[in-house]
Amino acid sequence: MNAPADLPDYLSADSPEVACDIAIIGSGFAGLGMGIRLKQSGVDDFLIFERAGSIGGTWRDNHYPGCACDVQSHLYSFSFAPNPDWSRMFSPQPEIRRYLEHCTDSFGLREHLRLNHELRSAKWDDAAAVWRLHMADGRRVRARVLISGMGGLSRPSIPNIPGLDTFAGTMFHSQQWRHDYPLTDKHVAVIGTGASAIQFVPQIAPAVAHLDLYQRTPPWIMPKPDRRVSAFERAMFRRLPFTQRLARTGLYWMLESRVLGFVIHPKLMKAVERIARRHLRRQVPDPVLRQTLTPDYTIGCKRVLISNDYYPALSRSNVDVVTTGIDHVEADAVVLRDGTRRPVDAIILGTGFHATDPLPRGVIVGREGRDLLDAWRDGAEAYLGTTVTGFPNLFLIVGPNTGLGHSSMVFMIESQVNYVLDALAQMHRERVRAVDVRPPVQQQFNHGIQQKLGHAIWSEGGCASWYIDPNNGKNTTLWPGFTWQFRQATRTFRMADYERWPVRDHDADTAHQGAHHNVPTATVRA
Ligand code: N01
Repeated sequence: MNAPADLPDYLSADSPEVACDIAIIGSGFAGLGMGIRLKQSGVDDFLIFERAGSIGGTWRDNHYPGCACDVQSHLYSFSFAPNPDWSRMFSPQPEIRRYLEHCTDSFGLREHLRLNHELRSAKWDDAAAVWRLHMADGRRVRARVLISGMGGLSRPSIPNIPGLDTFAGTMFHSQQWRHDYPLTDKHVAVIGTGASAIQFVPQIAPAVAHLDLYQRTPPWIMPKPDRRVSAFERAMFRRLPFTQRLARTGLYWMLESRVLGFVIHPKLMKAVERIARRHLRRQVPDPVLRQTLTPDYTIGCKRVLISNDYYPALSRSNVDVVTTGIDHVEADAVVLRDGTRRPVDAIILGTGFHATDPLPRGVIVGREGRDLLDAWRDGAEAYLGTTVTGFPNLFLIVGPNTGLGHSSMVFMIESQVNYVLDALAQMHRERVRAVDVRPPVQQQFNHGIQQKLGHAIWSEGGCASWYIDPNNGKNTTLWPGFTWQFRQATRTFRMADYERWPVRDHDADTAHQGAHHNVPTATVRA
């Protein structure tokens, strides 16, 4: 077995290509979850490449004030690593980041981590049937299997507003928060009113001299059922772990019931809309502001947000919600379409991420030199959100149409991890070196997905959202159904869905075959 500890220390850029059986890119929930489950399955020959100097993915990158999960922590965590110590129902970012660090240590992942390794490109070498990876600093790696845990929401989207680059004050995206820049007594413009902005606006509004919040589309906002987890509950979760499993299961089914409205009977969303309207009425006494904040599309079409402090922050006397569009930005001001100049010291972009095109060109190149972006010219698609025709032995965790508007992504990640584990186990048993999903299998699967999505609220709710690819109008991001259906669909890897490369005699020399021990067909609980 080739454990990473046996690998040469290849930390110099001109060192020779290093081999590992499985290369995982990214160390967020997806990359770490994959690594932990591989290790638990007796597979040790893998490395996790992370471009940053520490682990955590989105929970490392996003650290703006108020950053927290909007899915309950008992569910937004690994099923195999419950944390009895969550301090709140919806834990703040530092706690989630600590949780991931703790998992990294307690499951022995450190030796597999290669920090400060930014993947520049991964190219499939057909002759050798391996992926050849080039890191940004010149280091090279070859791997039989490539698993992407790069996430769908990691590339900040910078709006195309004329003059933005001429702004002479301080400007940053919510994902690159400048904690070294004190906002106290400053005039600040915030652009965007999505999930991130509604968390940081209430945090900064009391400190700034004035805040202009540029709203293009008001979000629907529901009350946030947040509270502290009591010391008694935590002690109970620690001593009687089944109680936390019960809590998790209860939350799972509560969130799962939302699918009825999103996908099956969008009319059910009217009842949800009533709760959101009441929340708005209670929290915003001013009828003019209330009108400004009232969405004109069906709730659920865009991500439904939860907050108890966003609306009160907007009612403050030092906050203006600006709905006149931005014409351009000057060195010291935002200029509106009606010609009004609004001078500011700082601009904060809460403008989201490149969700439908998460990777730049040239990063993943498959058979016959085909770029993944070219394969996705008509919209990103994969089989079960995981494998893509023409990209053998590539597994995408959080791939196309695996996103959720209603529940925990960690559940989806664990489903995909199961699928990959089963694929690797079967490949090992059947002496298959590489697999490539058959084109009709992928086509048929995606045809079904798009048909279902056609009737869902995201397509018929009368809104524009990042769920939809702007180039072709396709929803390439969301899973259109119950998450247990996805769990079911990914439970078993069907070898018949794939073209196969058999193991050749000399393969044992070129990449590490046979590193699997006791690999089970893995299952995990909800
Ligand atoms: O980004 P968004 P986000 N001019 O895309 C506006 C996850 N997340 O960073 O609605 C003016 O939701 C845009 O306006 P409009 C979660 O999945 C999770 O807030 O397009 N405005 C919108 O208001 C979430 O969905 C947590 O009209 C412009 C905003 O910017 C995802 O991340 C917490 C504009 C972008 O909203 C992204 O959230 C936070 C322009 N040119 C985030 N361009 C959890 O708690 C864009 N906008 C798990």
